[in-house]
This record gives sequence, structure tokens and C-alpha cells, in this order.
Amino acid sequence: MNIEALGITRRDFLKYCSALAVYMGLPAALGTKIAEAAMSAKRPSVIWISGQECTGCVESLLRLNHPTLETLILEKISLDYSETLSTPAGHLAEEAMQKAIEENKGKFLLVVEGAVPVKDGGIYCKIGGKPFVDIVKDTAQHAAAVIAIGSCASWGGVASAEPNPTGATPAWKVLEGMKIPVVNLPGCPANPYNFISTVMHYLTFNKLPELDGKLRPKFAYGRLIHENCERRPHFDAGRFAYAFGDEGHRKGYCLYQLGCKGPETYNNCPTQLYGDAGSNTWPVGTGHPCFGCSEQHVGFHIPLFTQAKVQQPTAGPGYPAADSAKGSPVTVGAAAVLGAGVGAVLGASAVVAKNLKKASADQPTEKHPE
Ligand code: FSX
Ligand code: SF4
Ligand code: F3S
Repeated sequence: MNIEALGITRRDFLKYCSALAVYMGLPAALGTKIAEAAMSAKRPSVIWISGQECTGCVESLLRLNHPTLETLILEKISLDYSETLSTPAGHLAEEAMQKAIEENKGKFLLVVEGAVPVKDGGIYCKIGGKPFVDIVKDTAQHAAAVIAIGSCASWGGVASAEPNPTGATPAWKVLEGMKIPVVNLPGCPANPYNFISTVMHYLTFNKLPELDGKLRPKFAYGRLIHENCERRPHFDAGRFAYAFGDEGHRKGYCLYQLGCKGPETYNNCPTQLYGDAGSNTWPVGTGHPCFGCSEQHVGFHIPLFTQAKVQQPTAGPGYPAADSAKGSPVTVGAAAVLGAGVGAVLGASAVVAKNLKKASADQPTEKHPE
């Protein structure tokens, strides 16, 4: 691949790949390996299928920041089938998909976008007359790995909101027992960088990145939004917005009282941002509470303005999590060293609870939105 011909210097490309490595929690030096993999002749086949969804995940992938660099990576992937992006339609598209499966059996990455309706034999989403649930199973059995992109494919998403009339089901559940590796990239839409990084990890190391208990890459979903939020100092100090446009809201205070689900949602939105249109380009940054779109049983299940459960007392932004439930296990020795810190954090959580109470008492005239 001739990157210079695309107007990209080798240096810029290496810098970009090193940034991807760091983003995935790998040493920056591995950027060279990622660059080598990206420039090798290998072109992993990707088949992208869509069920119950809004196409937001493809759309956001098409709006990446460094168009030339990302195009290059995407060109590196052979996107052999995508209903949204393919030129053929109808029977020709079906044939293109079958051809892509045949030619890449056992080697392609299957991207599933959207939930899989399973009620009544899966009749609520059919493509070419075939229920999507059958398409997912039939295609996945020939894939090397499955990437469930977006909250719909990861958890059921918007289509699974109660009473879930179509039986919208996540991809991993439909594929249970098939012994096919599945990675979930939740988010409505999923952050395209989380997708690109996962694909590049696979391309470079021939395996999926390290996953958590909910099949999410740890590099992207290892921390609560609340841990990295720029409004966190306001939360800790008990300064809240109580209504859109009130003084606290105008001053950029914490949105917890407006129903922000950052304290119970895992994703890298505050650090990775969206669309790279500048700083603050993420829900809380724009002044709206996090809806918990990325979290199982939160977004589309808990009402927008219902207050979140503060999941775990953690240190402020920039500090390692005191609770080891997420992240690497703590050794006995390390636990001893951490002891004082944990005590401080427990103390801090008591302060937070006090601040939440005090803030409410301080604002008797502001009505919480229902
Ligand atoms: Fe769902 Fe994505 Fe939301 Fe939309 O894939 S995660 S509705 S942004 O398109 O599937
Ligand atoms: Fe940020 Fe929401 Fe946490 Fe407040 S509650 S600090 S706005 S994530
Ligand atoms: Fe979604 Fe909340 Fe991030 S609404 S985009 S998980 S800040």
C-alpha cells in the first residue's frame, strides 16, 4: 500500500498507529506493529449485516475525523458486504453476500448491527424473505469472530425497550453455544474509534482485544463515565443543575440531579468524544445528562430523568479506581498499600452523599423534572 500516494506521510501514519496503540492500552511502540499490519498485503474480509437498528453506527463510522487515515484503514479491510454501503441491491446484494461468505469461509469478521428479533420465528425483521435471526446464525458459523456493533446488537437497544414486542435479542445470546468469539461494542451509536481499534487489534494480533465480563473491550469500557467526566469536581462538591437553563446548568454544574447515568454507565465518551468536532462533543459536554445509551439495562430501560445509582465510590478523575471489580485484580501487597486510599474514598463517598442531601436542601424552590 502506498500511503504517500494518498498524501499521508509515513511519519503521520506511524503517529496515528501509535495513538491507536495507546488508545487500546498498549505500549505506543506497538504502533509500529499496527502500522506494519495495516500496510501488509493481508486484507481481512468484513461482512456487515444489519437488523433492527437506525444505521447510526454506519453513519458515525463514515464521519470519522481523519478521513484519509480512516479511509485507509477501512480500505485495508475488505468490506465485502454491507447493505448500507454496497452498490448492488435486491437479489444481486444477496448473491454478493453469499459470494463473500464462500470466498472467506472461516476467516471473515462478521459485524452485526442491530438487535435480532426472535419472537414468532423472527418474522419482525426479514431480509430477502429470510428472518434476520437465521441470517445471523448462518453467517456467524462461517466467521472467525463476531463484532456486535452498537447497543442494539450488544443488548437489544431501543427495540428491546419494554414491552419488547418483537423479542429483540442481543447477538451474543442468539449465538450462545456456537463457540464463536463475540465482542460487544455498545453505544447508540457505538464510538467508531472503538470499532476501528478493535478491528486493528484483530488485524495486528490475530485475536480480539481483552474483554470484560460483558464481552466489551476493556480498553474502551473499563471505566465509568462518571470517573472521567469533566463535571466530576462539581459532583464531588455538591454543585448541581436542577433544571435545564437554571443557574447551575448555565454554569456547567453536574447533571446528576437531572438524571445523568454516568455513575452507572461504562464507556469512554468523556475521553474519546464523538465526531471530533472540538471539545465537549459528547452528551454531558453539550449540557445533556448521559442517557446510559451504552449500558445494559440502563439506556432504553430506565427513564431519562430518573436518578442513577452511584455504583461505586471511586477517586476523582485522573486517579486509578479504588474498587478492583473493574480492572486488574489487586494483590495482597497492593491491597495493603491501597488500604489508606480506599479509606479515603469511602470517606469521600460519605461526603458525596452528604453533598447530595445538602444540595437538595439548598435548592428548595427548584423542582426536579419528572
Ligand atoms: Fe442501534 Fe446502531 Fe443506536 Fe442506531 O447500530 S445502537 S439504534 S445508533 O444504528 O444499532
Ligand atoms: Fe458527570 Fe454525570 Fe457524573 Fe455529573 S453525574 S459528574 S454530569 S457523569
Ligand atoms: Fe451514551 Fe452516555 Fe456516552 S448517553 S454516548 S453513554 S455519555
